[in-house]
This record gives sequence, C-alpha cells and structure tokens, in this order.
Amino acid sequence: MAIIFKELLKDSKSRARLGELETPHGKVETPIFMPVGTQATVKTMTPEEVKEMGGRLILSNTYHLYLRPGHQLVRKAGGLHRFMNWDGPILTDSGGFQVFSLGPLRKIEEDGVRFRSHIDGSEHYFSPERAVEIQEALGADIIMAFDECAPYPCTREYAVKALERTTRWAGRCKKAHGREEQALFGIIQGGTFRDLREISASQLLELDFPGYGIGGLSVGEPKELMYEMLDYTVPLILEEKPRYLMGVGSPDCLLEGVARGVDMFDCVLPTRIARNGTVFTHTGKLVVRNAAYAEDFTPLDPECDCYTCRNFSRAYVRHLIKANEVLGIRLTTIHNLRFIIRLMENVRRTIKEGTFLEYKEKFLSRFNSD
Ligand code: PRF
Ligand code: ZN
Repeated sequence: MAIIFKELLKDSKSRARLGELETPHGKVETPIFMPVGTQATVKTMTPEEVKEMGGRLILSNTYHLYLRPGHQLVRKAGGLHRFMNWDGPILTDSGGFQVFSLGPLRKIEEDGVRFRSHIDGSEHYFSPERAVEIQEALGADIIMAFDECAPYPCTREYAVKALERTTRWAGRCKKAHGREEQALFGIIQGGTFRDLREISASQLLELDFPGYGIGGLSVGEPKELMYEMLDYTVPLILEEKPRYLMGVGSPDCLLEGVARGVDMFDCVLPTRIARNGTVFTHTGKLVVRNAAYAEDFTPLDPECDCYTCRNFSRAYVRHLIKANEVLGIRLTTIHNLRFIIRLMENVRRTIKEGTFLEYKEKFLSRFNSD
C-alpha cells in the first residue's frame, strides 16, 4: 500500500476533517498546504528552510522536470527526493494542466497532447502512459493522473468531452502504473456543471484510486461558483480517500475548502506574489514594495512568528526589493509560506478543539480578500 489515509476527527458544524496521510517518506497531518517546488526547488528556499517553517509535503511538476533537466537524469540521481535533498513526501502533478496552459503551443488528441517546449520550442508528446512513466522515474510519493482541464468559461459540450477523455485517460494511467510504493490519484473534472461533476466523480470512483484531485477549479470562475462545485463534488468522494483541491489557493479559499471537506491544497500564490513584493497580513495583502512603507519600521505582519518578521522591518524588506537584492524575495517568500502554513496549523488545531468555524469566521472578518 503506497499511502494510508485515516480520518481522525470530523468537525460537527462543517465538513472539515482532521486526517493523517502516511507515505513512504513519513506521515503528514491534513488539512495540509503543499508549497510548490515546480523545478525541484521551492523558489529561493533550501529544503531545511521549508521544513523549518513547517512545510511537510511539497509539490513538483512533471512537465518542467521532463523538459529540464529530464526525468532520466533525475532517476539517475536517485529520484527527486535525493536529487533535491528533500526527505519528506513529494507529490508530482501530471503535466496535464501545464501543457493545457500552453495555449497555441499544444494540440490535444485522443491519444495524448502534442506540445512545444516553452524553453526552446522543441516538440514533445505527452500521453497518459508517458505521464505515468515520467512520474515513475521522478519517484514522488503521490503522482497524478493525466487529465484535461477545461477552461472557464467553456460550453457544456466542451466540458463533457474533457471529462470523458479525463476518465479514459485515468483508466490508461492506472493500467500503466507499476510502482506500487507510489500512490496514483485520479482527477475529477466537469467544469462548472453540477451534473458533469457528479458524472466525473462516479466514473473515477469506479476506477478506485487511493485519492482524488478536484481539478478544473480556480481557473477564473467566481469563488462562489467554486465553493458550490465543492459542495456537490466532495460528498461524492468516499470518506476514506484524501481529497486534493488542485491549484488553490488564497487564505479565504483554503478556509472555505477545508469547511467543505478538502484535505490537501497547493498553490504558487504565496511564493509568486512574494517575488513581486506582496505579502500576506491578517488584514489582507500588503504591497511592501510601495512607497508607503519606506519608513515603516514594523514587521511585515506584527502577528507573524516567521524568521522575517522576528528580525526585519517593512522598510528594510522594501529597500531590499527596490534594490533587487536576492535576500528581499527570500524574506517575503519565508513570510508568505509561513503565513499559509500557520493558517493550516490553526485550522488543524481548531478542528481538534471544535472551534474551526469560529476561527474561520474570525479570520475572514479581518482578512480583506480582494
Ligand atoms: N489538473 C491538473 N493540475 C492542476 C489543475 C487541474 O485541473 C488545476 C486547476 N486549478 C491546477 N493544477 N492536473
Ligand atoms: Zn512573517
């Protein structure tokens, strides 16, 4: 058995739940946020720093590592864990979402997707079998099926085609998958159509995956619509399976996702906005790059316990970023990741204490999510 998921505690006032996910590289508590390490690095952070701030499970990308440095090279290095010196669990996304995001550079066929590299324009081909083969070479603890994520908005016809293809591809991924110590998750699609979400979930449940990604959300639809889709989709997934909302997200979406029964999340948001000088605070995002903070000698967020907030001021971080000093984006990255990781620590603590909904409401009443 590649992973063992246990539901430890159910919240009595929402669908939130506390769980434990056991992988070949250790146990993690859920709900969990996975920092994104697209190119086998959580940008600007060492693995020790990620661990130090409470990161436990990280996500990496098949598409990027296949193109550079190549999955065979990673395999020769002893797999992704050894290559990047991260000894905790890793999840790799299948490349489905990344190649679909290439727009005119790709062509979707029944067998797979032809695409051009965003690096040098060279031509490549991903199929379900290929995506599994590459992920087996990378050697993550959890790997994802190759899926087709429909854009938003899209027609019902398009969403039907994408979800049906996703089911066929999921079956092919399962057949191709041979490394038993890795868990292969299926991905539910269906756009923003309630009945299509139900069809996708029931078809994938029939294939009996050890866990499920909820894909095709947070692709530009209104947040309320995403929450509605979660209300429909999550209850269809068996309780004993972990549920992973892919590419989410912001503090408010994390809390709303947890309240609807989601166990796992990933998003580039905290690390990406950090690199352009934006940080999370308990009252919302703050553009520390702005002139308003030039002489502000308070921490990024006075309530934060991260290395950055314990040691430096907004004025100093702003100066580093304005001067293009590498330390600037390292400090904002440390802060933003710690902010999200602490949010999830509080989520797990308050589920244990039976006060999750109160915590969520209090957090959201202060946090400006615009
Ligand atoms: N599919 C895959 N990865 C993803 C998504 C998806 O639909 C999303 C959608 N938010 C993010 N990452 N394979
Ligand atoms: Zn901080």
